[in-house]
Amino acid sequence: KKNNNNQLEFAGQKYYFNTVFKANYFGAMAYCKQQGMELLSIESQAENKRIELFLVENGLTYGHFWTSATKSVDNVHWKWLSTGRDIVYTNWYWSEPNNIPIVWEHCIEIRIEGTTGLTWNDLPCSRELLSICEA
Ligand code: GN1
Ligand code: CA
Repeated sequence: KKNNNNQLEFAGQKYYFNTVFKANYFGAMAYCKQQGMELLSIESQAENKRIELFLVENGLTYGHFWTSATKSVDNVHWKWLSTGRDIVYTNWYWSEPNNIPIVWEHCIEIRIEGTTGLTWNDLPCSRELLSICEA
C-alpha cells in the first residue's frame, strides 16, 4: 500500500519520513524539532521491521536516514539522544560499528542493505542524509 504523505503511525507513535532535505546530524535534529518532533529512535526489532516495511512499500530502499543515536560522553556507549536512553536493541550491518579512524564515526544511519533488511552503520555526524522524525 502506498503512503504518499510520508507519514506512518505504529504502536502509538507517529513517524515522518523526510525524503527531500538532506542535512548533517545536527541539521536533521533541528529539522525534526521544527515540526515538534524528534529524530528517530529504534528501540525494538518490531519497530525496526515496521520502518523497514514502510521504506520498502514506498520505494525508498535507496535512502540513507539519520537516527537520533550518538555516542555518550565516554565515546564508547551509544545513546538515543532524543530520549536520553541507552541503546539496547541494535541491528548493526555486518562489521559495524567500525568507527573508522581519523574521521571517527559518532552517529548512526539506517539504510536497506540488500537482503539483510534495515541495518545500522556508524558514520561521521557531518555527513548529509535524509531523516526520519518521531513523536
Ligand atoms: C563507508 O566510504 P568508506 O568505505 O570509507 C561508511 C562507513 C562504513 C563503511 C563500510 C561516510 O566508509 O561508515 O563503515 O563504508 N562511511 C560513510 O564499508 O558512509
Ligand atoms: Ca561505520
